[in-house]
Amino acid sequence: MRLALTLFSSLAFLAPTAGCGDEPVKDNAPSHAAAARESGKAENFALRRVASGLVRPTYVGVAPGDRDGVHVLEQPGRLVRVGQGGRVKTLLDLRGEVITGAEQGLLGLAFHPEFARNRRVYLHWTDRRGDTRVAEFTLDTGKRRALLFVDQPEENHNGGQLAFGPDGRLYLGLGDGGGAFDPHRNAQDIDDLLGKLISADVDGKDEPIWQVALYGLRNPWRFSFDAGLNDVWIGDVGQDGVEEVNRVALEADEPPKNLGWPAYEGSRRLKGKSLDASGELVFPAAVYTHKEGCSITGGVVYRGTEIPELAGRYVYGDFCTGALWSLRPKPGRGADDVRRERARQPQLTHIGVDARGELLMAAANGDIVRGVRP
Ligand SMILES: [Ca+2]
Repeated sequence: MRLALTLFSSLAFLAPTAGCGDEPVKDNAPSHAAAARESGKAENFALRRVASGLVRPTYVGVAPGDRDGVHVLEQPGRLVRVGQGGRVKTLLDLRGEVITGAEQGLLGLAFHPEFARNRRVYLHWTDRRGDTRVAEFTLDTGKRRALLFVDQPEENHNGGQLAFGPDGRLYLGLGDGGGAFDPHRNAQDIDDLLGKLISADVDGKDEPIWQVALYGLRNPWRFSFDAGLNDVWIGDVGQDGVEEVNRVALEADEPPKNLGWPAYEGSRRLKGKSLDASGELVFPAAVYTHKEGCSITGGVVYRGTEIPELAGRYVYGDFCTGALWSLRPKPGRGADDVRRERARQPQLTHIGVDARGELLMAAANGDIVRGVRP
């Protein structure tokens, strides 16, 4: 059964459901292939800076139909377009409504698939009270439609990414509500939007209804769809030891799948954390430890043409060390051939693509860079 929650639900007030106590439940974890780990080095791409001086950018991408500029989110609350010659134009300014913290601010942007015609964008931010907001804006007119409010119990783990799926629905990644080891027990609570990938149809006549698409997430800062394979790739930021790359096949007729947190960090069972067994348990496709980084920035499967060596490989990195990796999706599920790339991008916050599928990256130091052949 899929869960429907109307917008503006103040989810912190929902009563706890049965099965969320301290007693570990039998989880019937299926045997699973070990997550892939770094198996060597590579120099499949290099990075070239295309803009600098932005204010803590959290997103870079291109608008459908826009051939010569990139759009950037600045964490304190501006949506800007960087055009030819580096000229910056402010398109929306929410600085008066946004709070900025380590994990708070203007965090996510999605263009409507028909943006070239309707000029609609979707933004995700942390409001002045520290709670989550999503709204639709029509550029030029400034018209706004509120789509989601979620009460946030802590400052950290707010998720971030917004994206349209291959099914035309708007998806949002939300963290577990914060603290350490999910103290509010949200991620395995199927009746709560925190610790989930959620989606809504924003094109209907009625108010959008958000549904849980995946659960058991800690802090899915960045995710992306590989529409060719109907997969979603999620970088789930780890607790004390393990950063996860998750690859999940989207199957609308299946119950939401379970990414494990906080019953599992990586593939390790954490004591005393119960598991909602309603959905198939999905273990990470790849992991790295805190010897190599401390906060994963999930990326994209490269479908561009400029860098043939990267064709079909998933590119991701780490915010803390600037390390970048690429890996090969295995047929069906999982991954192998994890390569540490020679290129590094300190303070990496976002990996996106331009209209041709070429790599774009944003960094909190103010840089926007492009992936090129080495
Ligand atoms: Ca997990």
